[in-house]
Amino acid sequence: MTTNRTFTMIKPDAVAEGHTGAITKMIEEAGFRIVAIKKTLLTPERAGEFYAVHSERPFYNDLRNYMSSGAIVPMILEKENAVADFRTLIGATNPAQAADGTIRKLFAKSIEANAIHGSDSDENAQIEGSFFFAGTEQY
Ligand code: DGI
Repeated sequence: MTTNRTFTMIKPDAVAEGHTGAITKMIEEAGFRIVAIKKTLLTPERAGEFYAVHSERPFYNDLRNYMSSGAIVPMILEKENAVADFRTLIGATNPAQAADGTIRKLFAKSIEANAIHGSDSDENAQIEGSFFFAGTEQY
């Protein structure tokens, strides 16, 4: 396995409820190195751009509104097998189906307000990381 990167963001519900520290701690304790991190706010337009792949889905408008409803904490993470291992750490999209001990099982409230994002491929990790961070913000 090679060391590579994934992208994540802690979503508005989890940030607003004060879970940023607990979630970041779980991420670091699972062996991920934080390469970039900040707290920021998406406009509905930027949220729509981030989730453009879902633009034809019935939940797209709700997702755009939710993702711009409060501050988020995006991060670039590094670890061996980062994308797959991080998807395991966060658990299933629907928290009702998320495994015990996963971030979504612990902190997600619904399939939409599901606490955290994780890239689904190396290619998307690169695209999504660049959406939030310049090269000079990645260490
Ligand atoms: O990669 P994931 O975040 O696990 O899941 P995804 O890429 O299929 O969907 C992106 C986000 O869209 C997901 O985190 C929450 C939202 N979403 C996905 N499926 C549904 C949904 N929101 C609603 N309201 N209903 C859905 O069926």
